[in-house]
Amino acid sequence: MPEGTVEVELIRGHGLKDVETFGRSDPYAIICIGSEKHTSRIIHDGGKNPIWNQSFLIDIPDGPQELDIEIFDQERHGVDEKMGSVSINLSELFLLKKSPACKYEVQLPNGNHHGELEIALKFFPKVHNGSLEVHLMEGHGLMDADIFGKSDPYAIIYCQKESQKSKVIDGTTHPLWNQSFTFNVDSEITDIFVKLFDKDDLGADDPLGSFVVPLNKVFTEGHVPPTRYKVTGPLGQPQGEVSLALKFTPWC
Ligand SMILES: [Ca+2]
Ligand SMILES: [Ca+2]
Ligand SMILES: [Ca+2]
Repeated sequence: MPEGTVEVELIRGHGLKDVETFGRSDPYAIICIGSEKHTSRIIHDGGKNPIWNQSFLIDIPDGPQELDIEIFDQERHGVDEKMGSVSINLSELFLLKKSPACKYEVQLPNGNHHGELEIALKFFPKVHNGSLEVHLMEGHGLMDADIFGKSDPYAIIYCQKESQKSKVIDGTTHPLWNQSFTFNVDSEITDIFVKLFDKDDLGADDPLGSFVVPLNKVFTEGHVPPTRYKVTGPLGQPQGEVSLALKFTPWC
């Protein structure tokens, strides 16, 4: 899942379970994504239909995709009592970037549902600025697409709208490129795409397959040691592997 900031707008509760013995509950919410935790204000005597209208900005690293909201009744004496919880899977938000206000069913500690929370969500993917170095090392067991002799493989590396082409290694399914490419990155990019071809003198070059290289690790750690990526053909069939290493240097 992408790195970025999630905006959680906690609007209000509808028909929550009032757990107060005398008077009305004093609801507040604890909002969690991964290890990030935020607490809302307490709506004193808010009862079943508390109105928060409160927004939270939560920075998330690559990884967590679940938003958990727990609602409690604040107590002057003793332990706050749980009024229920809502869990929202964020994978759709990461794709659409925005989820308008809607009601989510509240689950009670006993597993039953009681009431709803109205929540709106936004996602702001992290923009990466820097220089990405792709070190294309070698291919292993690539497809043979020549009738006489073996393939003459080369790679085209796509980074956003830019692409760069490697040299052609003649007559082998285990090409040793050992070549570096530098791309300037200035966007919400999450991966690069590599296409392989067999260079032919007559007619169009034959496609040998392609693979995707996720960039999350290089963005967090600065480099990724030589790693093998599985090459797949147009129908998803395995077509050998390519090893490459990555380095990312952010602009200050
Ligand atoms: Ca209370
Ligand atoms: Ca060929
Ligand atoms: Ca060829």
